[in-house]
Amino acid sequence: MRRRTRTTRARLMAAATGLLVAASALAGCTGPDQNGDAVPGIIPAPTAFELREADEPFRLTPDSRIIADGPGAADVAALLAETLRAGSGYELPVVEGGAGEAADLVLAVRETTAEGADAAAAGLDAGAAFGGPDAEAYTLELGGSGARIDAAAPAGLFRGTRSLLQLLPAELSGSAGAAPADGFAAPAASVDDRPRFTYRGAMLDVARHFLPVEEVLRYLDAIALLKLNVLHLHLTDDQGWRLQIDAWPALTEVGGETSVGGERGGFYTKDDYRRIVEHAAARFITVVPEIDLPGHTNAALSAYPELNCDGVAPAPYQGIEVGFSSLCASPERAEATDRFLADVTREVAELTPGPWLHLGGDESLATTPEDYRDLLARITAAGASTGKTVIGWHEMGASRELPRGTIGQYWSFVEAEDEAVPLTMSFVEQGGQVILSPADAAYLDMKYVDDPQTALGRTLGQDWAKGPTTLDEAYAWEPADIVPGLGEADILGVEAPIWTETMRTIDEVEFMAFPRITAIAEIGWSPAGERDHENFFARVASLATRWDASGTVYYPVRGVPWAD
Ligand code: TNX
Repeated sequence: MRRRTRTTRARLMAAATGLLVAASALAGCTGPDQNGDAVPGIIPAPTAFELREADEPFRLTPDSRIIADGPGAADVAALLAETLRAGSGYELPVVEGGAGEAADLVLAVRETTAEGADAAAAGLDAGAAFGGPDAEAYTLELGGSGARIDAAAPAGLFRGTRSLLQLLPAELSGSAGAAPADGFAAPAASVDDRPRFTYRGAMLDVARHFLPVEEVLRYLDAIALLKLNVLHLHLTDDQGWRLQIDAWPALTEVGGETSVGGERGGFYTKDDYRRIVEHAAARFITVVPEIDLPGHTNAALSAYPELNCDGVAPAPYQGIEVGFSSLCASPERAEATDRFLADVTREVAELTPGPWLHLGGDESLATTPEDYRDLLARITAAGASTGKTVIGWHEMGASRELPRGTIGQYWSFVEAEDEAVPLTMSFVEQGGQVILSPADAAYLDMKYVDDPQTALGRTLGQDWAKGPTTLDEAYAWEPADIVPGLGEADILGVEAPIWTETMRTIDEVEFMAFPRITAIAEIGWSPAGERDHENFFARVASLATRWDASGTVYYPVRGVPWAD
């Protein structure tokens, strides 16, 4: 039998100089092996990954313990223990400090440098931005003498546990069956890893169709495995207002009743919302709330006549057209509108430990350009007065009065449309950065090419962004090549939105999101460089066994070497 040894060690030095070897060369695996075995691999591909198949594997056994060492390590250890206990049936006690034996997992936060200490402090500030790439970096060592993850902050430790889970057998991501006699083996390996971008998001539209808290928590668990670190919640739109606002109760009482097609409405109480924020924070995911203004506001307008120019509340809306609604720019409505903006942004900011507040700005086609800019100035000033950094869809760049540092979210195409370029650069010119969500690659609500039926016999998605989107297309784009003039330092990160006009449940959302969301996660985390699609597809295939175990729904797109 031919023995395979693979060592694709990339030097950290390369990361330091920015001269990175292509991420695909570092992922530590090639296509599925000759016997069709699942290939160990990690998504997103780590900065550096060495697999030592000739060496003894690490084995998780009934004697294994999880040793937590350093500030914040115990919470990360507890979360990992919960997952591994469910999958193995083992006891897996979490103990503080001490040396590890061969069957133990050591999780250590080590503050080696002043920057490390800063990063650790930021990482401990649960719900904040988790300190950026330094705080999310980690190393992972696996072998016959034990397993260990080291990081400068708990966020990095947690990211390391997601790599560990992807190297352990998939059964461990489900509920316990019969444990193998010699324990659960993970191959001997070394990982040295840090993210490329600070912001790696997934957006859920809970306005078009409402998703109950438990369904959002399930999505959080699934995106955490891919090291995504932002959940952007699109909380309001024409069809529904989904977050309790004490000063304006009819927003949810009236505006929360509806959804697309007249299907289930609903909204989050403040306690519901806090549960989402806490579940996210435990996974070092920042929740970015979006209140979409001044357009996409029919639900709010239907609840309060005084927000309408004509003083008449429109009927609730259950269709899927966009661009017909707006707050009123007229001075006659200024008192009500500005009180609404101040109350809503204040209450939402109070529920938000993270640094960002998304205030929409897209597709506002029901006002004149002057009125739109006037409303934008007032909306963004209200947002900034809460102390948060405002994010807006790229149209918001039409305002030259943005609070300094406002972030733009680009949603034109991989080949930028002409008008989107100056609007996007406007954020950079006003001291901000940009999040990239090119719609023909990163919008997870675009149809699959073969327009498959779900288990319930429905077809899902839209096709306005240059037709259906393949996994190849989702993986093929480079963030720094989209908007001329937008450099690496101007890019805060990337995001994969899913709009739910056609999706009613988390099963349907996941069916559209997985596997394409893995491509966006990898583009956000892994080093820049040429992308090896075959290698990526092989790793997607090995991740699917975990989705099977954990109950994540996905569509087995053509071209991926799925296991039988
Ligand atoms: C565009 S992209 C929208 C949403 C729709 C989506 C459907 C953007 C900022 N707005 O209102 O839901 O297309 O794909």
